[in-house]
Amino acid sequence: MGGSPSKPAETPELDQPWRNFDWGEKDKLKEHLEYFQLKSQSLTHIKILVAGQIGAGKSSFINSVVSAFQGKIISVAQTDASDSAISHSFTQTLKAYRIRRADADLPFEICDIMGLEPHTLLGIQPDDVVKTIHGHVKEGYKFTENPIGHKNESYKETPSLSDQAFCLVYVVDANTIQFSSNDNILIEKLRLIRKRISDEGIPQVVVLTKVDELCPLVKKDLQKVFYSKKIREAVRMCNSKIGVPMNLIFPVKNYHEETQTNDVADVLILNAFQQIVCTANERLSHGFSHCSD
Ligand SMILES: Nc1nc2c(ncn2[C@@H]2O[C@H](COP(=O)(O)OP(=O)(O)O)[C@@H](O)[C@H]2O)c(=O)[nH]1
Ligand SMILES: [Mg+2]
Repeated sequence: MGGSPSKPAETPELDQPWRNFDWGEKDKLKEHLEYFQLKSQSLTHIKILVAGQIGAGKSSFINSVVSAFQGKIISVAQTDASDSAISHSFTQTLKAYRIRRADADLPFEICDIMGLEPHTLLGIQPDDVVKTIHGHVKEGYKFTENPIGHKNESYKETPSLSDQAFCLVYVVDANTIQFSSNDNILIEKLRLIRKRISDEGIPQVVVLTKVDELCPLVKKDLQKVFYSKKIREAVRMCNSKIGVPMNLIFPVKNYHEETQTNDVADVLILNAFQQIVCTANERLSHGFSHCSD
């Protein structure tokens, strides 16, 4: 108004993508993962630990990886559709999933450590996450607010190489990273974990879920994810708050209500998963063996 040229409305879309991405590489990714060679002769599979708040989309991510491999919607991990912010009743049990193609197990195991909550005393405590990474916690253990002790029957005193995790994946709901008032406690918990395991060289990556909910542009067309200002902002926020490098933060849209898989969602999920297992494998090649807590 007032004679000055009107400012163009702020558009949610960038002219150039904030990350280059090849949407046509689904078959290549699948093949690479199906013939994946672990950098250790003594392991049949490599363990990856998935942690994050209840409702962040951990189970959905595990289901999405399996679905992308099998070409149909598969539900191996139970998802929780209830209001996750108030539902803390979901049992927090350590659970492991093997990734399969149609006829055989692939050399990957994903462990879901469940609710890392943004309250000081709620959910799993950082020390238990670290112990799980080190392979001390047996599958099926039910986490409580009290850290697992050496005397517990689910505590493994001398874990083997296959009990140990070689990558920690934080699953973060893209909608909560900017706005949560409880953020600080969760971020503090993540920092505590990060401090402990970074010293040991255990890599950490972020899977940023629900990008469709955060950005209407992406909801309409998932391929806009790398053109979305909102998603770029959420990735930057993860980087500055959690401290994981930008190139290890992967935005995804999980399968959660679909009845069929599709190439666009598949390639985003498979790419994230490939980066995770490559990062873990790299760590394995350094001959990691944890010895002290
Ligand atoms: N729109 C959307 N919803 C999702 C996505 N991932 C998970 N959800 C939904 O979020 C809720 C919690 O997911 P769930 O996988 O159970 O979270 P978990 O507690 O971390 O295992 C469920 O209702 C899912 O359907 C996503 O990428 N997009
Ligand atoms: Mg779950």
